[in-house]
Amino acid sequence: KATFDWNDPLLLDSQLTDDERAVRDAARAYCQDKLAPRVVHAFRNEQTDLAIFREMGELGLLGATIPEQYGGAGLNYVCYGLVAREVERVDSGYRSMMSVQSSLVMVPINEFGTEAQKQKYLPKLARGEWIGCFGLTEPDHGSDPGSMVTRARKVDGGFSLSGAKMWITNSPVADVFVVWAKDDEGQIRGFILEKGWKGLSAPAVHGKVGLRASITGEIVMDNVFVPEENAFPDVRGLKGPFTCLNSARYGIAWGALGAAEDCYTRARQYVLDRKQFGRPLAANQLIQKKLADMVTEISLGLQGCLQLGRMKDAGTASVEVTSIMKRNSCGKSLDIARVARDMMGGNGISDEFGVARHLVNLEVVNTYEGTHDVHALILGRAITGIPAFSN
Ligand code: TGC
Ligand code: FAD
Repeated sequence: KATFDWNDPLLLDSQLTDDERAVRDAARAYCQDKLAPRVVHAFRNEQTDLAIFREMGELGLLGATIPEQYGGAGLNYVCYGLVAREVERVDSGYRSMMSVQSSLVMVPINEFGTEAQKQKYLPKLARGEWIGCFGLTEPDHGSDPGSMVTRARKVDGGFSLSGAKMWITNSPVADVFVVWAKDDEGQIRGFILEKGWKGLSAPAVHGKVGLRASITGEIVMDNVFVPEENAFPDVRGLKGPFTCLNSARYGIAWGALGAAEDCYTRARQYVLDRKQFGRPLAANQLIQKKLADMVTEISLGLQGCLQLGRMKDAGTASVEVTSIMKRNSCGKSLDIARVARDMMGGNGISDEFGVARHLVNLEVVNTYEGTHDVHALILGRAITGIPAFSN
């Protein structure tokens, strides 16, 4: 008789190839051995440990899907998702550091960059020698990036960039800035800027209540000269940044469920160990229902992520399927983190028990890369043919 595995009821593990399992296991070992012991200190002190980029680079966790000729690991999308799940099982901030570098910096350089740009930037980014950031959001234009006001004026030999980007992961510690701006024709174009260029600064944003292990900042550009060779030559319009987002949103779909799995596992152990009214909390029907709801959403969500990964690898994934999975994983994981926090009572409030940290992190994850409601509107447009967010 088949037995129920509370940790993997739909036998996700058995649906992976040997290579995919090996990548997952290597990522899990690193995350549990090296990242987990650091996270409480990092979160409490708002401290981003830059050594993590190098460590991830050594393991091939940066630019997992980028071809090996440019220093990437040349893995499939399922592997990339499995890695994101393991990293975010520890902390969404660590997954943020990794996915910005991989999906939002290395993917556009690989997809839209010249050969010279790929040769110059990708290997160092893959090794974690250089840190990258991605500037799309502006103080007054978040869900609607098409209305951005950052400008790239044509000047002799290149462009002059002016404007400000807000809420940019990694920006205060970045060496490489992928920035999106409108040219003289009003077309959105992508540019690669480097730390230290005249007129470029990236002050940190402090006081975040979530994602505190990952540094966030602004990108301020005051007539920054960008040579022609640092512009992406051909891509125009929102297709450029959205192509990167397709990859990053997919990673988040897996990652958020990794955080939810950690909440579920911790809550399960807690209610088995803790006694009230003379018996384990786990003996109560109300508690068991909460665990049943958690494992249902996690295992269904993971199946969806795996199918999306297979579709991406086969080239059959519409962008809207990524919206389904990003939205579902974030919303469900946030609910799971909140319930896990509740099940752990007062202890659940302490950062040492992990679930409150996941909860506040997931508030951010539910907002960035397209909010929960914006993804509903992307789906609503695809279902009805009517865009609800514009005229
Ligand atoms: P819309 O008319 O939908 O599209 C304009 C052009 O873009 C193309 N396009 C896509 N291309 C590739 N992939 C996608 N997913 C695409 N979605 C759209 C589209 O075909 C069109 O091309 P063309 O050639 O016809 O011009 O544009 P819209 O302005 O109406 O879009 C509205 C909306 C809501 C869909 C969009 O603006 C949106 O997704 N807003 C959310 C913004 C967002 O996600 N920002 C993320 C910032 S980065 C970030 O948060 C990083 S956090 C990372 C971390 O720390 O982990
Ligand atoms: P708004 O767009 O002002 O939305 C506010 C509320 O209004 C939301 O609930 C939204 O769902 C709702 N709303 C908006 N439009 C509609 C509509 N038409 N109909 C109904 N409801 C609507 N950006 C980057 O470019 N790079 C990064 O690296 C990056 N990292 C981030 C890191 C952190 C920690 C955070 C918090 C954000 C980051 N972001 C980054 C920005 C992020 O992508 C935006 O915050 C997000 O896209 C939402 O934009 P906004 O904050 O301007 O909110």
